[in-house]
Amino acid sequence: MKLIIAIVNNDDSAVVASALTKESFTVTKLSTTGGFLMVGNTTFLIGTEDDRVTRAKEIISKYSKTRTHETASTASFGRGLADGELGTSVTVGGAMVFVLSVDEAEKY
Ligand code: 2BA
Repeated sequence: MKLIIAIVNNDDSAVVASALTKESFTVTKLSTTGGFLMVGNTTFLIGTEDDRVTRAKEIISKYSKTRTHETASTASFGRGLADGELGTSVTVGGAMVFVLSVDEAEKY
């Protein structure tokens, strides 16, 4: 058995969750925050059999889009951006996926 940990943009999370559950994956959705941008994202925990990992990754990648996030430069923190001053542009996602081997999974 594997545990898939998938970090997804909040804007894609509803469609990813719905596509996974439609194909009978069991999913836990956590509200998380990226440590770099400090904006909300969604982390999915998906426990599944080894032979279904590829399908789960296909679904996650299909519905997770790459986005550009405009953020203020750290030099502007506390004072805002002055007219004509540019922030920083960061490319985020589609999704960051980790696949872990599970020694035991029991439901009581
Ligand atoms: P954040 O940490 O907020 O990162 C957002 C985006 O900022 C990242 O997009 C990446 O393009 C950039 N970035 C992150 N850390 C950076 C750094 N130290 N220096 C320069 N640029 C940096 P993604 O790579 O697509 O990551 C999206 C979100 O997925 C991350 O949000 C984080 O929550 C999670 N994530 C990505 N890689 C991870 C990892 N290796 N371990 C844990 N979480 C990860």
